[in-house]
Amino acid sequence: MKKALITGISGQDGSYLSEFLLSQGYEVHGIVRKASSFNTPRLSHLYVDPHKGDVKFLIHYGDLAESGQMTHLIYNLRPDEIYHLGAQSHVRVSFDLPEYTGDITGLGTLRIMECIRRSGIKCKFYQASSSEMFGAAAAPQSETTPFYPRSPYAAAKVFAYWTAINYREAYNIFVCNGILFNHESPRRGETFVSRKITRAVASIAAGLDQKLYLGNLKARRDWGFAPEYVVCQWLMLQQDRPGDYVIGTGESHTVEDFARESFAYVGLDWQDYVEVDPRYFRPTEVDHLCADMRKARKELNWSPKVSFSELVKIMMDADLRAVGVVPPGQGEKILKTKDLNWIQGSDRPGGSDAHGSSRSIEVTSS
Ligand code: NAP
Ligand code: G4F
Repeated sequence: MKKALITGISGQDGSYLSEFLLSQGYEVHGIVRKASSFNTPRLSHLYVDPHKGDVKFLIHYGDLAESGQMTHLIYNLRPDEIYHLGAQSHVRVSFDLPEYTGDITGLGTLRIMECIRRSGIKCKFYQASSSEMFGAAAAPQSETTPFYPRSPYAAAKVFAYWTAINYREAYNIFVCNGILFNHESPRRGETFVSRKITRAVASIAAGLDQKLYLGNLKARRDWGFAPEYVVCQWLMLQQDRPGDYVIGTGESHTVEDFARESFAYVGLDWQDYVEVDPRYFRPTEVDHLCADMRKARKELNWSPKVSFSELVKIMMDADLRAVGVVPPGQGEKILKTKDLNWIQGSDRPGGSDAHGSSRSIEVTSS
């Protein structure tokens, strides 16, 4: 049985990747930070009490700022594959916390690469690189587009990208960079713009709110559906040779488009509710990201199945349910047609929340 170790397992991608790997028969280990409050809501449906028998999903405390525990875990677990998803991942926040972001998002990767090298363990490594690294480079962007980072977050990711490549070349470690464009889902963090919009629209539709304040409405992003993207993370590590891949849809839309589609789904006009608040502007913006993913299409035989408007409907249905409004249901129907039956959370195709998502996870080892 293959063993995987995931950093950032409590995040959007970490939770979906766990479910996908479990469906493929993996034993899945993950690293979570110690917090004084509940920080594993995306994972609690996967938790099985170790006293109840054969457990395939195990959580360990760790922090990307601390290499000792990481070395201990890698050496003792001896994973076949490491998916390094942990990061301070919010671009706007990185302008307020540049040093912290450089430490966790940039140096965090170096710390893990060094753990792998020093432990001598033969394992494959996935680095969660980002389309933000392209920054001001003209769209569409591919694996050969030069980087032009526009935030401390993007600069830290560029450092991590090249660190990963250096360890591949210097020490012959099987390392892949997935250069993923924005991917969203009902599990997306609530302060990223897609989820901020769908939650606000749901609240407004429920009569709980009146306005949505946003920043730059003209920025264009290539938005895809997160569960499809974690499958690509796995696919990269299943190739004969390591490589770096751009993953996106090849279509871009503005923040305004996202708001328009979301409001229209519940029969509202976005212009009646959205106001611009310059506090959400960034000191330097990334204007236009759009993937040229021909390499992934050819070598990984992958292409996205969920379109932009389908993504909006999937997220809207989930957020409407969350505030107690019966959704139009188009998104839920779409999900059932997409061959994603490995999703296990409350957003699984055709599912309802049968898992008690407020249950705390007991960490397996210290
Ligand atoms: P996310 O939801 O923000 O998850 C980030 C994860 O990193 C969380 O589990 C978080 O733990 C963990 N983390 C943060 N600081 C840490 C630390 N000091 N030590 C250990 N863990 C720490 O991000 P995501 O959307 O799943 O994205 C996964 C990865 O892909 C990230 O590296 C992100 O930068 C990158 N990426 C994302 C996208 C996208 O559109 N989603 C696109 C390209 C690249 P807590 O839960 O405790 O905060
Ligand atoms: O949703 P966002 O915060 O995502 P951003 O900055 O593109 O970063 C995300 O995608 C990257 C991949 O390209 C990841 F690497 C990164 O970890 C993260 O997952 O903002 C998208 C756009 C930006 O142009 C922002 O200026 O939306 C614009 N925006 C407009 N109003 C807003 C808002 N963004 C946020 N978060 N909040 C607003 O009110």
